[in-house]
This record gives sequence, C-alpha cells and structure tokens, in this order.
Amino acid sequence: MGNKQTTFTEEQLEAYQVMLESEEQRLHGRFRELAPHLVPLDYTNNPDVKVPLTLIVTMPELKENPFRERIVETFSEDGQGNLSFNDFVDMFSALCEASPRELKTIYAFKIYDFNRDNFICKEDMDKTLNKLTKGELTAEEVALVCNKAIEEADLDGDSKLSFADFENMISKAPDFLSNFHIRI
Ligand SMILES: [Ca+2]
Ligand SMILES: [Ca+2]
Repeated sequence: MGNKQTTFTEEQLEAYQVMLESEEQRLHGRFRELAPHLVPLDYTNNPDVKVPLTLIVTMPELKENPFRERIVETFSEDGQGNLSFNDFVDMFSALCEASPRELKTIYAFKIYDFNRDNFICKEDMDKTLNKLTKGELTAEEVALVCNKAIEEADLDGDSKLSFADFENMISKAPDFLSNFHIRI
C-alpha cells in the first residue's frame, strides 16, 4: 500500500531539487557571461575555474555598491578576490533577500572587518564610513562619527566591536544590513 504522505513529500522534494538546479543554471549563465573565455559551458565536472574580482564587480547588481570589492573578497576562498562558481553561488545566496538575518549579520561583520582580526576597530570603521559617505566628510568628522558609533555599541568597553557587540548594534538598527541585499 502506498503512503500518500511520503509520495507527496517526495514530489515536493523533487520540485525543490528542480528549482535549485534551474537556479544554479541561471547563476552559472551569469557567471559564465562575465568571462566566457575562462568558464566552460559544461560545468558537470566542476572544473577549477575562477573569475577575477575586477570582472565580478562589473555586474550591475554590484557595481553601485560601495562595498563591492570587500563583498567579493569576503566570499573569495583563495583570499585574492577570485571567485570559483561555488564562491559565486555562496555570495548571492548569503546576500539575497531571503537569506536569514543571522547569516547576513555574520557576513556583514566579515565585510566590515577589513583587516580580518575578528574585531571591528576604529580603523575598520573609518574605511566603512569613507565608503558610505564617498569621502564627503572631513577626517575629523569621520573620526568623530567612528568614536561615537564604537562608544555606543561597545558593550565590554575594549574600544572595538566584537561580533557580539556588532550583533547587538545591528539588532537596534534594522536598516543597517540594507547595503548587503543583492538581488540577482
Ligand atoms: Ca578588524
Ligand atoms: Ca567591545
């Protein structure tokens, strides 16, 4: 006797699989159009191909984003800013609107942590602010805003933001993650 519940679940699973596959194909098309001379059409054997940062940041989804280089660097497994197709898929799935807030917070922290010491310090904050304001503030103004932001978010008083400090800060500013929404 067939079990209806199981059949239904299997069908759902299959539909989900098909959706994932077509999504991946779509992303692969986007990946390939960035560097048709590098990326083979047939991806079944998962070839070791990487597309350089300079090409990735030209995508319309990224080119207006002040953090585009940092975003790509953060998802680049080789640390040089080159993206494999897997890195590319990870980047767009982590930053899409449907991605969980916790995941976005983790990546936003990595993106802001320019010197990768697992803290957001004044120096990181300085770079962030300069990117956001496109150099419209004077060095003095930037320093003032950085100090203020760190002072407010720094829960343990070590003058830099740990992930816990950062998480707490973000929970109070829901718009904060909007720089990290990317629709592809
Ligand atoms: Ca840092
Ligand atoms: Ca702290």
